[in-house]
Amino acid sequence: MLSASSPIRDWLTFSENGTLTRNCFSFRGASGIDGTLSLALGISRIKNPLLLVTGDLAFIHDINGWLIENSIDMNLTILLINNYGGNIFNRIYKENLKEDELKKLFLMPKKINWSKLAEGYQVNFRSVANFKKLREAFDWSISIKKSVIIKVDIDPENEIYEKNALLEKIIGS
Ligand SMILES: Cc1ncc(C[n+]2csc(CCOP(=O)(O)OP(=O)(O)O)c2C)c(N)n1
Repeated sequence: MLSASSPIRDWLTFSENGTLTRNCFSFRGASGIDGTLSLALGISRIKNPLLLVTGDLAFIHDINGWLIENSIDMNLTILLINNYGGNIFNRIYKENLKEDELKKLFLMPKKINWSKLAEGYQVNFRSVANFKKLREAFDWSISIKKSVIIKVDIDPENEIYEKNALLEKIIGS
């Protein structure tokens, strides 16, 4: 499942053939970032293992979804892409707004202690820093058959640069 905002946009932009061959759930369109975790937990009741790819704001917005009955015993893997707020707006409005306006209106950077938060909801948690560790974390998550949060920290500036570079490569090829 792909949350609204960058995860679904990036999937449609960069996944090439995967777009048509992978079984994906999302709710891009009329809906917003609300209800992301609850929807993923609901889907994982009938289809698991399930991977939710979500941004940090979309995830925190519905963090009390964990309070749904039995949710911590579900088999849901969450890839939490932490770019410290709604970095999508940096990509969209950087040219039109001043930095403090952008921060105040859209980015909403938060200092969240994710491991403590996960502990509070009794959910397994790992933070990973490279692809090897990410693969290991996925394997671990699948093996324990429980809900797991796997966090990847992304440098917001680098994210924009890397994605634009990748896009140019695709358009140019
Ligand atoms: C309920 C709701 N409130 C606000 C918005 C506006 N909005 C669209 S994307 C977004 C930021 C999402 O941030 P994040 O989940 O961290 O994803 P990223 O910035 O990495 O794309 C917000 C607040 C929305 N879509 N839905």
